[in-house]
Amino acid sequence: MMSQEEVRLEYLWVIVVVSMLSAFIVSLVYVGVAKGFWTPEEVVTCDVKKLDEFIEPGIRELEPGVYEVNIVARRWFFEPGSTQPIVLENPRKIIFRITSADYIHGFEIVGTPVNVMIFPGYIAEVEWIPPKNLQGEFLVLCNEYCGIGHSNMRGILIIKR
Ligand SMILES: [Cu+2]
Repeated sequence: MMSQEEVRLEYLWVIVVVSMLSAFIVSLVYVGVAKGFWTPEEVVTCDVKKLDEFIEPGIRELEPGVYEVNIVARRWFFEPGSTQPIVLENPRKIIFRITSADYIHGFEIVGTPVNVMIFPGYIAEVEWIPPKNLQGEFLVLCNEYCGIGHSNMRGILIIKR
């Protein structure tokens, strides 16, 4: 038989556990909805041996302010990104299409919600609508350990307004 005090403690712990779980769920929903952190929108397969047929590294302006940025990640650089900076003028929407030529890499634009794993054989498509006043130089990092040159695998994104 539980004493009155023990019953009270049981209820207290139920309340503690339920409120912690609620806090976790609320923070997940907040980060997803308010901050716009989503998983990659779409993943398309490609043949690593014939990459040229699937992706042409570079920037294409699909319509004014809407850019498609095609990137090939390989040990240990992004093309474009590391080979030359990715420069975008007044972007409203950026569609990144990224694949790897050799190994699992990461593509993270530091300080933005863009952060995706890059697998050979798949093209990761990520859509990003940058805030209207966002401009400057952004560091692009590989955040998946990919070998001896990993720590130097970086690129630059420049947004001009
Ligand atoms: Cu890496």
